[in-house]
Amino acid sequence: MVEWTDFERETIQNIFSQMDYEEIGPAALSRCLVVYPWTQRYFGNFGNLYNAAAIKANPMIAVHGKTILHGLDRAVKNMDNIKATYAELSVLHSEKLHVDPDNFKLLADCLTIVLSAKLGNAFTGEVQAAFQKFLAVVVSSLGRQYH
Ligand code: HNI
Repeated sequence: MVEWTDFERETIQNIFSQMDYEEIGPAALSRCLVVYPWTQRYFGNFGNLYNAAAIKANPMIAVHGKTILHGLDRAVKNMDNIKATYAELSVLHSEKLHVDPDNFKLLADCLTIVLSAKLGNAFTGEVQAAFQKFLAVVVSSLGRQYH
């Protein structure tokens, strides 16, 4: 079980309560698809992913970016039980979607970069450490049901 300091808990709650899902979700997912183009293979039915401009303008990508943040919300609300919270979502990504679990980390890194650009000076080293610890637990939990 993961231990969280008060600072880490407050930081994660603050980040998500102030986050504009409409902006950050699409930005993180589209960045992932641009920087790591092989991740596009899972979104073959999402229409035009021809180049960075097309990916950023793609409404299905925008919707899915928000869906992913709402998925992260579940972990924010259950910080003491993230593994169990994601059991079902892990099975879905593994058995139905066949998403290589290495990609969770890539998306998490893109989210960190987008958030850093958004928060500017407020994204201190301590804030980054708390956020990346949270994402590391998410990534590990989403990968739990792979075998
Ligand atoms: Ni992911 C569907 C959450 C990473 C590819 N994904 C979902 C859904 C949630 C979700 C929630 C909707 C489930 C449902 O319909 O019941 N995904 C998350 C989270 C992360 C993540 C929290 C990591 C932080 N997903 C990824 C990654 C990829 C990915 C890295 C591929 C590179 N996900 C998908 C695909 C779907 C999906 C594909 C189905 C989309 C659709 O609508 O067809």
